[in-house]
Amino acid sequence: MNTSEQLFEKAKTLIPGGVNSPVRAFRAVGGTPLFIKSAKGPYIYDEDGRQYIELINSWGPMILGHAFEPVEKAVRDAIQNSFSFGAPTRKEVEMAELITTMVPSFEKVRMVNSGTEATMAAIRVAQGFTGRDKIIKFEGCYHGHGDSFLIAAGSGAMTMGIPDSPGVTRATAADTLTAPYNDLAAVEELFENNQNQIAALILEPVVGNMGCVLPEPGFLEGVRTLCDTYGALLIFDEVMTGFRLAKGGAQERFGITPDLTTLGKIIGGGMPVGAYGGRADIMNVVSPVGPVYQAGTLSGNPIAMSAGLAMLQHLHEHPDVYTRLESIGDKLTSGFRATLVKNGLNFTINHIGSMFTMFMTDRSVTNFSEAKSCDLPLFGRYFHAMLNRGVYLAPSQFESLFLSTALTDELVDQIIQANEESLLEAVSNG
Ligand code: KE4
Repeated sequence: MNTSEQLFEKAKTLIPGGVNSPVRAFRAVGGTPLFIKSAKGPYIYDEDGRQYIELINSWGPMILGHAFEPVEKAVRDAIQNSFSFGAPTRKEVEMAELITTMVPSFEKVRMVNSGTEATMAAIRVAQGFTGRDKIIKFEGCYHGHGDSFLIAAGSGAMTMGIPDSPGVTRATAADTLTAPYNDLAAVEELFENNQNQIAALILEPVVGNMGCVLPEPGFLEGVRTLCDTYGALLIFDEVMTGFRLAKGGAQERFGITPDLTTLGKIIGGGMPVGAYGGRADIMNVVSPVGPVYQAGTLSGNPIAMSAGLAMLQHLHEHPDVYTRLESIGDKLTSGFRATLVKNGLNFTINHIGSMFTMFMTDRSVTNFSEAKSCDLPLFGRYFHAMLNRGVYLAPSQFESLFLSTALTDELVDQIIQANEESLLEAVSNG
């Protein structure tokens, strides 16, 4: 057995499934997950010293590549002052000021420790602010593992074939209404049939968690209008898209202003950080100003704030990062599309900026049921063929890939070549 296999056998005796987050277990693609020892720039290195070009980037955070020096330096400097105080710090004020500058819909913001905490808090705030109990989410969207969201959830839940998790009570599930993504008529029907009961509609403005799925023209405008019409709050879950699709996230790119937004991933520069915020009149219901309680021992942790500040400050001061990411995404997906045409393969590629997914189906993928039409065994063969060629993809068809500025043109060409060889191998072995 190689080192990853040895570690995995031991891990499975101590940790459920041997992993601390299900999607990492390779259950959807088979085989043994790589145990990663280190990473630098566009590369990760497993415990056996093998190098891979990285297209997960920790599920989004490492947008500038691994071990980005300004972030590393910020953390080295911060740890000289100890790690955690459980008291307010200067860096939290600087972080709040930077977030509210970069994402104008944020009049006030609260730091937490994960995307899940952010979305759980945002829903509670919406329910507290409106006095209403129900929420609308979309099939295939994933908003973390909070009970309200494990209904028709995407990402790892979808990968495990358990979009509705046991342990979520019937009472909780009853307050979560679902609709197909991109289906405004279904949303309107939910609002009509639940008058004055819906506190908020939450969505991924660009979905990453059923694979990359884009909003159809008019969809985001439509949910904004429906929320206004029926008195519900619009929550953009930008844990993935925030600071990735534009400096101000998807809401900047699409020109839609949500009432609340949740953030994660990039905001921490690789450290555990989440945030939620938006309109001040809404956020002022949050304790200790208002009655809606939310708290956290390590919220605003100074080490995490240092990493996040360094990351966001770089993105804020170097908007050319986004031009570079657009160029890398265009080059890579153009190469993938050319390969499909050249080899008479009719798979669907959804792409925006530095997010994309190649779906193993010839159908368009605009929602959960269309995503589920993919040939998953074929994806599994393709995934391993790419891994054997030194390219590390998300171990699930139902995940977006994430590009970083560390990808050079030469590496993009290398990925395109590996993709063609892997596709032909996977298709021929079917
Ligand atoms: P975390 O609690 O994992 O920090 O964030 C939850 C979350 C919330 N909202 C969106 C849009 C998200 O994508 C996520 C988490 N994303 C997954 C990737 N599909 C994290 C990977 C994992 O679960 O291990």
